[in-house]
Amino acid sequence: MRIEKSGLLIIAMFTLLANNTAKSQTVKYLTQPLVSKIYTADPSAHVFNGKIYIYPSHDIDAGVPENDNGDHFAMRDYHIFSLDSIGATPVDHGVAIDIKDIPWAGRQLWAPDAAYKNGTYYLYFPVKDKQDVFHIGVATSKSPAGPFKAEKEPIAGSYSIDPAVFTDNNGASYMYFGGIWGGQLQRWQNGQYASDGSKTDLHQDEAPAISCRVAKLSSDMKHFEGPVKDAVVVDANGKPLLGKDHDRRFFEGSWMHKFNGKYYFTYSTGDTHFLAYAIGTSPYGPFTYQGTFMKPVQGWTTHHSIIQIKGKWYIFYHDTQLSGKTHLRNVKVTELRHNADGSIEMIDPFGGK
Ligand code: FUB
Repeated sequence: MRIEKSGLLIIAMFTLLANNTAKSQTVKYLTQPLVSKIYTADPSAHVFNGKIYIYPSHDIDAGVPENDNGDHFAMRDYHIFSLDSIGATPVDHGVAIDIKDIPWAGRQLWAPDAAYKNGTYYLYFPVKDKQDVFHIGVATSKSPAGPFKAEKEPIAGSYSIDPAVFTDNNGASYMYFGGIWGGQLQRWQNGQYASDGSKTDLHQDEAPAISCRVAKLSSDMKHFEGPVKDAVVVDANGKPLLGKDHDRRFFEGSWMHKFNGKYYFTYSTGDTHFLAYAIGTSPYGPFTYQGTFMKPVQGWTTHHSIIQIKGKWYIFYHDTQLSGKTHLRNVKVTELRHNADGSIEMIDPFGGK
């Protein structure tokens, strides 16, 4: 009996090993992880002083069980990385800010972004406050690599997650923010938070989908100037996409880049795992849905940023190649191409373009 059992165990282990080896041999990734010493995700990339800086989440295994609210994404600090050029090895600049140094923070430091103005670098970060409600904070530094010092309070009027700051040619900066489900955006109506999620949680298949938010930043980059608006994504007939349209509607992880004078609003469709894009003529939108431009990556979440350097465009994104675990991700980069008609060429994270 004993011999039979251990024989079975050996066969099972051998089969598992063979399966894993076969899997790693058959999965063909488009690109390899940029960082492997720590887990990194949600890469917001920027070019500052001719160098590429990546502002990612720092994924850790905090031992928190996985759930629909994303409690297992229990990150506690940020590391910033710089690269002299695409293809170079990223330099880890160490801890840029720790959750314990953010006076109002409770838990879960999620996807950050950064900006520069008048000699100061700004780090924008979502974190739950002590009442477990996400808001967006700001921290400053004289160096793009930090360390950053946080303001005492979150940005007034900010909520939810995934800040992405875009600076237009005239110097005006706008923050796009928000994410549904665990990002709590569905709980915010008319600027008020409903702690009873059952009242607001996504019961709106036939209603317009919840929109990402956009707000102009004040000249000190620490406040919203003017109202928080909806960055509405509409279909070809100008009608807002509906809540039930999970293949196309906004979920989280927005970004803005300008190409040929048009505003390209890009975002994750979350539970359908696409990166989609919509184009507008104003930073506030509306943005007309165009299609998807990246197929699902390995892992549940998909989150990106887009930069231009030396005449080429690049997309930074993440997957779970190194760990195989949803909450332990690794950042990657590949070229992004605009076609002559303004559309974006499809990217397949498993090989082809
Ligand atoms: O990293 C935590 C969350 O996962 C981000 O805020 C989302 O965009 C998703 O990538």
